Amino acid sequence: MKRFSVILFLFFFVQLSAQKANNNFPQPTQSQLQWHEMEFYLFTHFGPNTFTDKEWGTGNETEDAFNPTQLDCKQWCRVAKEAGAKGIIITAKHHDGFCLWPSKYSTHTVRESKWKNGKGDVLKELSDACKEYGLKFGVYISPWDRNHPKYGTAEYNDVFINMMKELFSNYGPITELWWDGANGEGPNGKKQAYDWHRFERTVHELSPNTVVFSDIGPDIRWVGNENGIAGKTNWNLLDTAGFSRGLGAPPNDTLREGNVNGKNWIPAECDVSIRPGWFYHANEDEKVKSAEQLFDLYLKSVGRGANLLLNVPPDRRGLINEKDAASLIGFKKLRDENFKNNLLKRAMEIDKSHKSLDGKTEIVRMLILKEPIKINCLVLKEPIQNGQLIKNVDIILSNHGTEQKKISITTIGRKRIISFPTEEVSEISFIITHAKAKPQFGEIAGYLMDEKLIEQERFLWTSDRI
Ligand code: FUL
Repeated sequence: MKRFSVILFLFFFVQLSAQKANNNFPQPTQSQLQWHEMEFYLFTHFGPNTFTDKEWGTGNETEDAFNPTQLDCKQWCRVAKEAGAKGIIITAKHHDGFCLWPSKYSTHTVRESKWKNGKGDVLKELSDACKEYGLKFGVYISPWDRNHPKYGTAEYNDVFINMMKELFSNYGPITELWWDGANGEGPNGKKQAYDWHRFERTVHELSPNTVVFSDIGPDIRWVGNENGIAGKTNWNLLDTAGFSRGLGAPPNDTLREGNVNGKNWIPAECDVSIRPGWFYHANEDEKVKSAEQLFDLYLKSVGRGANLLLNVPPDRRGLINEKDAASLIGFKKLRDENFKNNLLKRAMEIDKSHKSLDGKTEIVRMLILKEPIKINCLVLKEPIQNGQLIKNVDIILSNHGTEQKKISITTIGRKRIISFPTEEVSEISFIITHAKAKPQFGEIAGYLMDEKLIEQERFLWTSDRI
């Protein structure tokens, strides 16, 4: 018996190792996997621009400009929680160089302002509030600094490193660090040669679990636009050799779709603002995106395997404005209502995988329902801890054996939400037609969403059957 167990163990061990050896494709780190699970979180652009009505401050603004009358980071957290956001990333320092914490390495900070008589610290308030509310805390720090006198000299690299040390030592844990690619001249009219390698090394040493965002990672990439939209084809992979941050970044459509054979796991994050601008402007109060518009962005970001970083800029009081809060809560309600009832939960699943004519195994999963149902949305997942392998999937919707619709999609990734005009179906087949290695389907769900929310996407309708 004992001998038998050993043989059995060895058999499974060999099988497992064989499976691992079959797949040498890039895979996410634990921190990246945890980041993927966050799906949706808030961005808060806050600083002198909030008070001067600018988007890009010059760096010459007086520190006294920054003076929120009722700053309450717990209110930000309450709104984030109610909206189902998993964290908040704050602009600790935007291009104007003003630090929302009393940095020892600058004289352009909250300490020099009259807010709280120079004793205030927005980062402390927000990092404490995030801990209290169980939200992840992230920090945006602009390398470009239009105020710092050292900008444009080698010493500025030390300043930037020292500032990051302050952030990690006093406000951690920091889940995500955001390096903006925008870059121009400093107060002396000089440009900066950034020591990116040192910056990356420093973050890694100080906080190995922090994921670092920039145009090209190292951990998370920009999606190539500020509209909140990922590619329908979206690889979590990117080739970075020969590219740099800012103007030297890969073309925007490469950032949007990733590289099919990319060497590094660098998934896309979709940053977009709930208002036209990144900072609060009272004259944009009527231009806050509606709950429905946010839902549409969710389908085009999270629904394409990316994460959604939604900017909700606090107003001059230092509060998330009522209009933004109302849209956010409406957005949560739409997600809850439309993804409440998984119509495929009780479907019978049949594995119909078979060898195709060219000898390859075609992975086919068929779901059979007891009664025909009306459906207009499918949610597919791929177990990305093994890498992203699926290249193409055909979905056949049928009713009592008669094909109603064929939908061909490309990548799945962590999550793919596919919406289409409502159909009545009793069977759905999912066929992986192209993959890099032996792929797997994760969980499959189906919903009948409110018709008004469905973008009438154009799919590739073809008549050929399997
Ligand atoms: C851009 C910046 O220039 C904008 O002001 C904003 O911070 C956006 C998120 O990134 O590069």
